[in-house]
Amino acid sequence: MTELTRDALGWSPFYMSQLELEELETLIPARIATVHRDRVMGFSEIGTLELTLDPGITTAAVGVGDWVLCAPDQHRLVRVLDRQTELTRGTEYHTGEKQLIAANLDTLFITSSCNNDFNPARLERYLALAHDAMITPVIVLTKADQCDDPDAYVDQARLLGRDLEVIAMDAKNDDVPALLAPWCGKGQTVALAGSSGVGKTTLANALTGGNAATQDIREDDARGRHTTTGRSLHAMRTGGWLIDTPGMRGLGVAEVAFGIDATFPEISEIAETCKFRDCDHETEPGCAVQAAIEKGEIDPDRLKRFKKLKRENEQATQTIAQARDRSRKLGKMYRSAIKKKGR
Ligand SMILES: Nc1nc2c(ncn2[C@@H]2O[C@H](COP(=O)(O)OP(=O)(O)OP(=O)(O)O)[C@@H](O)[C@H]2O)c(=O)[nH]1
Ligand SMILES: [Mg+2]
Repeated sequence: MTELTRDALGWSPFYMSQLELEELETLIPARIATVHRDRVMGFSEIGTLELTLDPGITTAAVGVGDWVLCAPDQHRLVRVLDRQTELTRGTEYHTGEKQLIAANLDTLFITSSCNNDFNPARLERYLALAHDAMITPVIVLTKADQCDDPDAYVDQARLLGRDLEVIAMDAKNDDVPALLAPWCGKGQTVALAGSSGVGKTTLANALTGGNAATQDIREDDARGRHTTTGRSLHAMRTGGWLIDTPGMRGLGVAEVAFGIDATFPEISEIAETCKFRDCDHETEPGCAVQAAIEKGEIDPDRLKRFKKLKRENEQATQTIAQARDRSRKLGKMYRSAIKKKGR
């Protein structure tokens, strides 16, 4: 197993600068590996720790990959440190909440297979979430060995961004660690995301030397069976840290306008030069985006998907704002009722 020094675990001045002097003397940092209902498990310089949470901290506030401070002798988690990056998704039915997928990632391996699972719109969703969180996306295409022309998938995926890294492979082959080495070095943190059955755990096993459960996909529709059920952090043989995640069904976008623009730079940049600020890029006069489509500079399918994602993001962002407003008002009412009672 990788040595558990802070540096090896991915510690940096960003986290160090958050420590108070007395915390330095009494508490130690740990990196969260798994989150359970009422306790969490983390890696620290003194080994693996199982921690209970101090009052006021719920497991919902702790994510895999988080840096926390803990009182090691009492096995207590005292404080969650601010995150350098935070990968979240909107919930499927826009309940006004966002869900944390993983904390403090450097890279997201967006995984898809070279088969029916390959879906540009879904890949763009992941790209928008990664770009918004300032996490480097890499598109990893698995099952190249089962496909006649993997390069056709690579070419399609490359069209989904500028300078986008796309790598096709057989996840069961020995060359996986070498192909993914640029993102898996000492102290680097990566998460695997993608639909069930694409081979995330197969890749994880190749990178960590582990043997977590994998399962055949269904013959009829190439879908997986949701074999992995929780997120967890693992040491990679190359010195980095890997988070495996269960296949995600709904992948909502919310509050990621920046990420969507960054995913479709060829559209968002040209859209700035449209005659009208609120141009819908349909039939408006002076629409620079339509002009670029005419010239073959923008793919009309990309524009459709860009608009759809933007619309969904705007609605979900609004729902979240309303839910936050409601809970603020409720909190205010509650506090003033308590005050009155105390008089
Ligand atoms: N031939 C081949 N089979 C692969 C490849 N990658 C994964 N598989 C197989 O695909 C099946 C699903 O792989 P998993 O690693 O369990 O998929 P997963 O993404 O972790 O799935 P969930 O945990 O359900 O989200 C297994 O039978 C793997 O052996 C690949 O590149 N080539
Ligand atoms: Mg899995």
